[in-house]
Amino acid sequence: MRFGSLRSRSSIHGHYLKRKLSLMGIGSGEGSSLRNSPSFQYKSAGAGWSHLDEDHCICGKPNANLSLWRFTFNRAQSQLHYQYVNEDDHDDQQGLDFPGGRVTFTSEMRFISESAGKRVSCYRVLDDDGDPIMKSSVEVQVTKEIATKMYSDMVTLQMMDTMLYEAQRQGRISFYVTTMGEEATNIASAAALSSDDIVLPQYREPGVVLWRGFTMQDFANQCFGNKSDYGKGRQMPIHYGSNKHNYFTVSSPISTQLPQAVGVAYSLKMDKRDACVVTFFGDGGSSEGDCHAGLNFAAVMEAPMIFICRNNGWAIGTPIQEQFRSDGIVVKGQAYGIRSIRVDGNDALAVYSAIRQAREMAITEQRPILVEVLTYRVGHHSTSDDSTKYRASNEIEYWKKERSPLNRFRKWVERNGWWNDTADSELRNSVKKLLLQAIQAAEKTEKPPLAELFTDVYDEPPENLKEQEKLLRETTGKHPQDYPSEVPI
Ligand SMILES: Cc1ncc(C[n+]2csc(CCOP(=O)(O)OP(=O)(O)O)c2C)c(N)n1
Ligand SMILES: [Mg+2]
Repeated sequence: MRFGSLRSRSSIHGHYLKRKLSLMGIGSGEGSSLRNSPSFQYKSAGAGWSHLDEDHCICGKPNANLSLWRFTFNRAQSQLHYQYVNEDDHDDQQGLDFPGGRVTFTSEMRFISESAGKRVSCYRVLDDDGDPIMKSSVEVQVTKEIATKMYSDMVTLQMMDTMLYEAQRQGRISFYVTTMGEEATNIASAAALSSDDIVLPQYREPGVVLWRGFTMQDFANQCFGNKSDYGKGRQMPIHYGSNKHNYFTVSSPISTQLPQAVGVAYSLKMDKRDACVVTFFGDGGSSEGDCHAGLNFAAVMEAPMIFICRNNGWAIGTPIQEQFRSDGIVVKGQAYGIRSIRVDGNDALAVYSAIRQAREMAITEQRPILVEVLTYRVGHHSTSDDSTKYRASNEIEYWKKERSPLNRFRKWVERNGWWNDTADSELRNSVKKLLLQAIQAAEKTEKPPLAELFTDVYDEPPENLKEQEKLLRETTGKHPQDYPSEVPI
């Protein structure tokens, strides 16, 4: 397991502070000769640098006689061939002391390639048949207790998805989202964390709160929006949240959780807590501005946190080939100064060990870590979607059968002598019973009273909310047939 490394931020910061008043210097004061070179004349003639005033310096040591130039751009200049720019340019072994470290010069105009050529490798521990890869750089230690709980929770999550999905199809709940195909990403990451770590989810990570003890009844109450739902029926199904389990409530607008997570992580840092923040997002979420703001903010603030990107191939009907041209998400870490790793999201042991290591680094080194897990969304995006309209059925089947995270992990657990067919059917029978009971009970439980729509935001409701409640009551009174009869007024 290798995380991409980066320079220490504190030295960069210190360097920047020392130099910020003196502005930037080129080499050791050779600025004027550079300004006379054809290359610089090209720039100063308007192609790239514009003259600002006489009291600043960009070259060498601070020098009041030199001038500050700002890079500008126009279309005609951009059409100049690069050869003109470099004509007569001499090799310059000197460097530029720039905030963040010394930058060497080159007379060769080389654009950094848009791709590294070779894609970033994906860390895994188990091969496709559930056998440990002997060459693995880390010995992953998982106890029987943790391993069997991991497997049991993966099965439970899959069974819960099947039954609640059906409940939606039968019209008993309004909406549902499955996590099928991503069970290892959910459960193994949760297993690697401590319950003090604070989770800010996207929405396809219910396995994390399941691992922490959210019961089948808790899940069902939320999906049915009854009065036992912690969110008091005010959110769509699958928008789980639990103070008890340090699990922030899911919110629909994607990636808003990322900058918020940095703020939460910074509060842990200020309190010197032995915990980190973990936030999840999808490949689609990675295109949101909030994702980039969050990554940059976390790097600069040295926030103790883990960004887990579930790259599952699709954002509703948008495939990743249309989402970004980079090698996924992992490569973005380095651009922001964040240590990062790519992991096989269908290998529970790889996810477990990478997240454990990431957690250790996030807390002891007080820094963010980015983990990209490669996985696949086996189900439709949600019950409002039919993914066979935009992707091939054999693609879905391949991931469902050949790359199933449950099958692979079960083989490993079974080979250790920790699991067998009897244990498997006992587990499935008891989960089925629990789920049926939970769904029936949730359905029978009263809905939250109408008044709850207006509580829990303000201590004292403002006038406009009072006005809205009054209007709602008048309207439901006048047109009772248009409002759900089961909501207590
Ligand atoms: C800001 C915002 N834009 C668009 C949407 C609509 N939307 C909901 S889920 C989704 C796709 C997200 O895909 P991804 O992040 O890859 O997560 P996945 O569903 O694959 O788990 C979109 C576009 C939204 N909820 N919020
Ligand atoms: Mg996705």
